[in-house]
Amino acid sequence: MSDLSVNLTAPNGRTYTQPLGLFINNEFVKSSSGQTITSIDPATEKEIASVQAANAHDVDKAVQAAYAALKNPSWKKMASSDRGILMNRLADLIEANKEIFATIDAWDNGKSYSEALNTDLVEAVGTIRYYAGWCDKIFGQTIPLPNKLAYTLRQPIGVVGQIIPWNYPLSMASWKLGPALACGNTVVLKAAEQTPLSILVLGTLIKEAGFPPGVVNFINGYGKDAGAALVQHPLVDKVAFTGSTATAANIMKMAAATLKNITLETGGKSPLLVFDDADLEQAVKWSHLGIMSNQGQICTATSRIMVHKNIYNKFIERFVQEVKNTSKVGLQWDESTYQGPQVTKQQYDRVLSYIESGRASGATVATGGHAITNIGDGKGYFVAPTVFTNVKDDMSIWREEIFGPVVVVSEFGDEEEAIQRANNTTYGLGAAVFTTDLEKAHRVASEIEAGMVWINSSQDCDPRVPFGGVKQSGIGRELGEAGLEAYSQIKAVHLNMGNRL
Ligand code: TXE
Repeated sequence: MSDLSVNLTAPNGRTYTQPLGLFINNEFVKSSSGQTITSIDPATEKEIASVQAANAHDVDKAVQAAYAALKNPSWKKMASSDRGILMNRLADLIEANKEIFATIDAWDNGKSYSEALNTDLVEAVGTIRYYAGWCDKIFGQTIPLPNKLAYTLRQPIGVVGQIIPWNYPLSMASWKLGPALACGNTVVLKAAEQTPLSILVLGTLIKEAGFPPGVVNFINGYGKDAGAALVQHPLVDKVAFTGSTATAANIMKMAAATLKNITLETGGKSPLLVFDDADLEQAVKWSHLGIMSNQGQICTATSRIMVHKNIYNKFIERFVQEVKNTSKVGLQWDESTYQGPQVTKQQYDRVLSYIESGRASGATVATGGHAITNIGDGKGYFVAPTVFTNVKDDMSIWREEIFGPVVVVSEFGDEEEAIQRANNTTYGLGAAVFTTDLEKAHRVASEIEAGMVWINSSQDCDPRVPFGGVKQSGIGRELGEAGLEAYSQIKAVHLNMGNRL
């Protein structure tokens, strides 16, 4: 044991070795300033571990490592199918360690262990495997011309800086790494300061899988220091970011200085429309999952529910009952827990202040509306799942992303009104439509301003399907074949076939 790792025993009894350094060139190293970030269990407010935090100097080291790896034949000339083998090996290693990763993300983030294991880990492994399969299937086109031949090569963009949030630590990392590595880029990935732990364990597996040094580098650090330095580094060719809209705008500004390629995935206030011909039981269940899973900390959360006036009262009654029956709030480790604590005190305060603002502006609390202070030892950032009714479209709880277990429900008169009000937002990430009318389902799906629409469902997500937003919910797409476009660039080659002057 050095001062760059520590043996930990999690509250569920699982023991493991937690690396604490910055993962650069396949080694864990100290930060140059000695600055650290302390991870807190949001259920108990107790410290878990302190990891090294990067400053601009450390970011430079990581980027230089990624730049050298990009030029190194061990990566640059590696057969694409061998890249696929490495990525499959990584997926196997993550899968073999899935209980450890689920333990860390539950501990660090507050999500339930079973959700981490059965959702986040399945997604992380699936995403890396999906992109492993693409490695040797990424190529250009031939374009026949008179007396000439043109063809295109699909080449990596270069060194990619990736910045991820705290709501799905390991699976967000897999979304970013999968397409970047499949396309042959090298990576410096910064985890969110709220959840710094799992990424470091992933570092040990990157090395074990056999990736050449410098291909994947993981750093922890604060956004304004490490994040900003990464975005501004002249050797970084692309920035991929998931987080708040405000930070995304800031990143765009910084990236403009050297005209970096960017992909941004930000927040949302996604609508869920329930028409009067919907299967009500299904609509209620998905409406609940769409906002209350992951403590409501989901960028695509269907946080604005709009219900046709003919079924509004029936829906509210059943929906509130569903929230009361299903959203059991508790410690991450209890089998029966549906909802754990919010990730940090800051997020907890933010969610509670939105609840206060809802009340103050005259909305009705149909259930919840308060903190919960009697779980475990009475500490932690627990918020009662909250449903607001009597909400007006100009209230901040209707317009702004709350990012917690708080939902607003309103009624509409007809399809035209529903679409107009659903689209009356600066965001455009997801949207859900509940109806048994096939034509209406497709019509509404086509009219809604969103990057993703779920028909009779909410939150479906699969590595094969593109993910991303319109309007202020983002730029570019992740996952699916679209994810490859985000991480490769086209070079056109013109070959003269005898057109002599
Ligand atoms: O986000 P930030 P925060 C939304 C959600 C939440 C709010 C604030 O509404 O309540 O954002 O969360 C890094 N240069 N989402 O403050 O600041 C930071 O270190 C470069 C939605 O956590 O955007 C972290 O790694 N990087 C969202 C990442 O950006 C910077 C998920 C996200 O932090 C930086 C999270 C800078 N100047 C929050 N400043 C989603 N789309 O799922 C910060 N960072």
